[in-house]
Amino acid sequence: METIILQKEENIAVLTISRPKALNALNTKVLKELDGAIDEIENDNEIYALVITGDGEKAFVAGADIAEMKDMNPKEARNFSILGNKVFRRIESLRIPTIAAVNGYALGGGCELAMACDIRIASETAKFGQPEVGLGITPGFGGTQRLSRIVGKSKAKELIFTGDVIDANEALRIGLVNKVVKKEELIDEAKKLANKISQNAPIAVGLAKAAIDRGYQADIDTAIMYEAEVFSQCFATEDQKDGMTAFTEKRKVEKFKN
Ligand code: CO8
Repeated sequence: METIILQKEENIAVLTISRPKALNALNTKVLKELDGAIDEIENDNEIYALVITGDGEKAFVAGADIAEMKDMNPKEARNFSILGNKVFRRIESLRIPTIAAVNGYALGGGCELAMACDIRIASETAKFGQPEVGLGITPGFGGTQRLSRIVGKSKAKELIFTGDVIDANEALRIGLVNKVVKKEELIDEAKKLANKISQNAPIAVGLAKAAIDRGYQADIDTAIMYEAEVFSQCFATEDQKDGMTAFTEKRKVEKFKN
């Protein structure tokens, strides 16, 4: 892979989008390599949590590649949008929790990539926005859908209609990011959170993620039944036996299985 760096550290992985000369803009090559990296992550049972970040000081991802999109016809644009959406949906649906460590510009497709992750941590220097309408297009990698689900319909409309770029503290205020940290502490903070999550029972964490995500799309009665289903599935795992036995024996589980 030329544009993606995938590093494993014990039970977490860090995936870095690396096209620094174009501020990590997403072209077809990056999206296809990202797709391949997801295959690798999905097939590795030792990865309990994933951090996604951008290479360099300036950008997380400055959007989809404008140079590549400039001369596209509607059919090519549709295919490009479908490719991006497929890859982002795969990230969103990963069994393991994902944390975007937003180290700079997260514009257009970059903001959309961050929103496909479960949790977003931003450096003080991060900037967020969906500036597409200024380029004569709409968001195309899920922005119209995920932004409204995260910050509410009204704020999403304001951001998408104006194309305003907001800083990390404003992103925190509106609930677009979970936490803002110093630039030099970003990756360590994201890894610390990933490591903390990976100390918990991975099957339970994955099922909780699925319950939250699936339930969010459903009516409350369906959602509660889905929760009852995943809750009961936990009782068929070794982790449940280990976790509850350890509690009654007044000790901690050394390492949950997967
Ligand atoms: N695409 C391609 N190249 C880019 C992009 C991008 N999105 N962003 C930056 N670059 C390149 C620049 O062209 C420049 O290249 P070069 O050095 O060869 O001229 C290099 O990165 C550095 O950028 P700048 O010189 O512009 O750096 P500045 O510090 O002056 O500005 C900005 C930084 C503010 C981030 C600026 O680069 C910028 O505004 N970038 C574009 C941001 C943007 O509009 N993003 C949204 C793109 S549209 C989108 O993401 C839609 C997603 C859905 C697609 C659906 C498919 C149909």
